[in-house]
Amino acid sequence: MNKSILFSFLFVQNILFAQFSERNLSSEKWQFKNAKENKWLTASVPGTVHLDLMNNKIIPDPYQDENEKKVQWVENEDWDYQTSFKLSSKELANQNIDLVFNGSDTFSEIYLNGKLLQSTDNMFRKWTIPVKQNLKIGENILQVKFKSAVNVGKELAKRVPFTTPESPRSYVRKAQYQFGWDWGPRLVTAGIWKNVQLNFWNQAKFENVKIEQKALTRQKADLNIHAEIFAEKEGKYSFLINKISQNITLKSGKNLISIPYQIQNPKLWQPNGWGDPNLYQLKILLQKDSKTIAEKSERIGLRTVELIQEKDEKGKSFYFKVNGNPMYAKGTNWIPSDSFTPRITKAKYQKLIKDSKEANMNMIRVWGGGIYEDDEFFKACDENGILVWQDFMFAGSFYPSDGNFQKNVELEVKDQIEKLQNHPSLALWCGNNEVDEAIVNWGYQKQFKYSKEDSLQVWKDYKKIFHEVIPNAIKKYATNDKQIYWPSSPSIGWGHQESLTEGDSHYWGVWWGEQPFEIYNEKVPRFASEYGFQGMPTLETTKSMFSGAPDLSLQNGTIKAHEKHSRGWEIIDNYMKRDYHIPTDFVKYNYVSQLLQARGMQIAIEAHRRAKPYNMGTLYWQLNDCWPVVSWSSIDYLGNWKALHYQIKRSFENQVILTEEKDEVLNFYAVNDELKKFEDVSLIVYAKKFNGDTIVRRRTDCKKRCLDGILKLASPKTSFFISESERDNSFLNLILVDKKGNKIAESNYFFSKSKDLKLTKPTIQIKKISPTEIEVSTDVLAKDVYLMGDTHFSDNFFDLLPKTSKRIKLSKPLEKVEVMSLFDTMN
Ligand code: BMA
Repeated sequence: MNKSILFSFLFVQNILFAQFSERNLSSEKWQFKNAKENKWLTASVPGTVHLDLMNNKIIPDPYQDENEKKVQWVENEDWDYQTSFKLSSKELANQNIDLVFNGSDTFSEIYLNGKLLQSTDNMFRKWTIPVKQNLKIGENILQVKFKSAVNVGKELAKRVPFTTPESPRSYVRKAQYQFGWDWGPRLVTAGIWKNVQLNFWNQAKFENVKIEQKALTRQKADLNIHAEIFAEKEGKYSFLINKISQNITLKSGKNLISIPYQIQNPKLWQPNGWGDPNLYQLKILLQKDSKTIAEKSERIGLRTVELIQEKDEKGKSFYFKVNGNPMYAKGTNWIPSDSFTPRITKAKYQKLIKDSKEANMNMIRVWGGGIYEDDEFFKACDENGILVWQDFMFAGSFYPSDGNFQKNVELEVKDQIEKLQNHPSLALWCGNNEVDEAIVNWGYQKQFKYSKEDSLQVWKDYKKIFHEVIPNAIKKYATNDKQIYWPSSPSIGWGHQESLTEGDSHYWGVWWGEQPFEIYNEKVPRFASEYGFQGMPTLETTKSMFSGAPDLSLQNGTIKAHEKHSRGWEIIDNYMKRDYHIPTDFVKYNYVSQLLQARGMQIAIEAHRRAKPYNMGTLYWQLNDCWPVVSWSSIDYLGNWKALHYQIKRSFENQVILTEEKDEVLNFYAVNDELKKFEDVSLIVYAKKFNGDTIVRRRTDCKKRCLDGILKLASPKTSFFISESERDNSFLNLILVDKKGNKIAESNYFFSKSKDLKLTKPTIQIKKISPTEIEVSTDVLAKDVYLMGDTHFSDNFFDLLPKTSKRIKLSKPLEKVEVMSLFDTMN
């Protein structure tokens, strides 16, 4: 062999065998059919059977009209999927080929060229199947056969001698909300819901890479890079972290290596409100003879998170210390953004997280009845400084604990830790949503006539999964710095006094208990991880419920069907009656229902923030929706901000000035969540009539009294000369200023409920400043100004004070902006 032939032979061999490469099989042509039938139809991967049936016009869109009912048959059927793909000789020449299913929903059998290679039983696991021996050059057939999850679940449920609430959903490791929720349709689907790919590798591959932060000081971050490497043959390799190379020896088979790595003068990842969420890119390579054979890229953030629970005179604290400082958590609960998750775009994830950042949040809880979210969700949280409270996917039921289930859960936890643990946003792992609460407080044992043994068994199952299997798996698979575990949210049910003195709390006395919003002032927990109230979606989203011309009426069947709480309409009406005039006109009803929701949440959040540091967190229920629906969300299915989201943005400002009326005294609270404390601030309070006349102006200089972040000032109500007869036509305007007179915070306080206010008709004028900017002005107080139109307004549902104006930005130009205010609902 002459030299040049030898050289090119080696060169080709290096190209063939050196690199790791991937081939996405999702982009091949896929087909599907009902297992009982013969006709194959076009399918999409990633996808779900409902979407494929919709695309083939076999079922109507379940989000529209009353179609949800019409598609229920789908869950009882078995479905087959298949594709064929061509493999080249070059591809088959790789030493190893893995077929990777990043997600299969749920009970499926995977066949390659007619051979059964894998059975799956957990939507949340990743399946890696070595397939080199099963592949051939040319055409290969890949088939996936799904069994109805409902039918399999029913069989599994038979093994337990008692009835389980909402059986069979807890027997199947599948997104629980697919079985229907009080904000979600029942759409128990099936399908290849994540990418399928072929991974080609030679000599060695990374199974996973975990970054551990051992110590973090101002001078340096001490990291340990843990890599699990599978090597074909033993030998010497190089391991590179951002080009710094180290020699390692690998044995054949599985290897665990740990390499220290330091970052000097680290820039911290700070949560939103405290600074930038700085990120560092780590490129990790495995080389053999100077050729890269495997690589991984990780983007990390340097931060510390601790959960502080210390006994005190009232109970036990519950708060997060981030980078050494106590952080007041402001945020929300996240549910899947669609009932059909494969169609959630990256842009949708990005927008919802940006909207959360814009509303001054620093924490989101991923609720346990949904899915472990896509990487894009965590990427967005990393980039926007949002910490994630991550539930494991169990919610509001009793779960079994037989050997198979335990193993399945352990492997699910392992897969999710490997996927999520390097994200700086990840703060806490939580075992479940409301499973403890369901067992202790929801009375199922009585309802289903459990024997004493049955009840004991349920508790044993609970302990096994949430106090053993999951925490043990976290210890085994997560690095030391990513092991904060909280077994159940809430830790104690809302009916118990202890839920207010320790742990996290879901306070549902409002809504479920139908107590007035004002009860929030009394029921202040240490950390509120859920509380909420429903409001209608925006008009655009309401109209999208109809396939044809919308019939906007509360009596309309479609409108009624898009409220999934059995007493939802009634509860909204009952609360509306207390605080507002109930409009008969649909558009006005929609508007008031949103105001009502925003008002309820404002009361809750203010009560929580006034109680800082007793209370150190407030996460309202819920950020988003999975279809167009009347729900607790602040952003509707189409991404529009409801009145609540605008209110959240105001209520979650880092520095706020709040008013509390108690025993003939007005207490003013200046609350500061910034790292930098208040210095010399002054509070200016105006008492004004709705027509703009000032009754009184008071200024209080606070000097050093407010160094701890909360400033409390008390004033007898009479000092503002607000007599009983003036309560309904006057208000307070509070402005907090720094020593230079710059405004730090502003708020308005009304003495009466909205329905009792003696409003006069405002003349609201809208002036166009540019195609995307308007100026809104009024003569007398315009309460709850609602700007209408198909655009996003930078502010909306706000109070416009007498003889003032406000500039508002529009996301896109509008011909005409319509406007209404609370006065229009008072007749
Ligand atoms: C909470 C959540 C959800 C539910 C919400 C409203 O308990 O965990 O299960 O949708 O209440 O009812």
